[in-house]
Amino acid sequence: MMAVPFSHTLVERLAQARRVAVLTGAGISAESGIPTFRDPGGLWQKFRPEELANVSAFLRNPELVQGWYRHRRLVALEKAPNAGHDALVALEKLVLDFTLVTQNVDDLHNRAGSKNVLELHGNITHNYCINCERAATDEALVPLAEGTAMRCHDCGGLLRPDVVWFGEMLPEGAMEKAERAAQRADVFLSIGTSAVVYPAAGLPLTAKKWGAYVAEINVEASAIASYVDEVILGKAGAVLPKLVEAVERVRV
Ligand code: BJW
Repeated sequence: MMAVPFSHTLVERLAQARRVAVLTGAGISAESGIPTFRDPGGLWQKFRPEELANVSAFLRNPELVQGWYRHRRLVALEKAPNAGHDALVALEKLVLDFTLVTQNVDDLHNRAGSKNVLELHGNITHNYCINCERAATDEALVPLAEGTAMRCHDCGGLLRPDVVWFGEMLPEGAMEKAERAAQRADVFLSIGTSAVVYPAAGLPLTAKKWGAYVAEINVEASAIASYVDEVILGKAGAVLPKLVEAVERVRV
């Protein structure tokens, strides 16, 4: 039998769990071809967050920030969910109460077919007007001329991506639901996140404090690895399908 990188305890716990909560980060979409933020070659190596991912940068240079997000939105739309996203769809079907909390803005969990998804940092495929707050139409998401900012077709206000920048509040109610899911979880999986951005990075620690079995899946140990029950080193797209298959085998 081929060796698996996770413990039998994790498989048993998942097979018996009534409530499972999962936190995902950019690493789960890496195998779909979407760059992470902090890995070598990641987005923050090429672009500094203080220049692009905050509201003052946006107000200072809306064309630049809009152009960067427009590019990333098009990349996200042309990429497809991978085996890691698909395995979480399968896991959701096995568990009575399943919550998928994601920091990702790429929409890939929704497109894979996950149902109970909490998008803590928004969704890059949506844009809205900072003035009238109406959702932007697809036609408005094309600059009228090179070097001009994209504006609302209703009121002329600047359009921004529906993502959460540093110093901004998370979508109303999302963190509260995520906290509750972490507190109630029998098993909590933290997948493909460096776990340095708060409040999301606190969720595995909350789950641990409230008694969950917490496992991390990452190609390297994250900032919270020493606090969890099990660190599984490997690519999410390789580990997750094997893990879900093992849980399915134990349940029959
Ligand atoms: C693989 C893999 C494979 C690779 N398989 N794994 C001081 C201390 C503590 C907190 C703060 C502080 N000062 C300010 C704060 C709060 C701040 C914060 O956390 N800052 C820290 C960075 C210091 N947080 C906020 O501001 C948040 N809001 C908030 O707190 O509101 C309340 C408040 C308001 C006002 C004042 C004070 C408080 C908002 C955070 C918003 C984060 N936004 C971003 C950008 C979104 C838009 C965009 O996409 O551009 O969200 S930042 C960026 O980081 C993005 C991500 O969701 C987030 C997390 O990154 P993630 O997903 O972990 O990616 P990476 O690249 O870091 O890691 C990838 C991992 O995958 C790595 O570990 C790899 O090893 C692994 N991997 N391939 C498995 N195949």
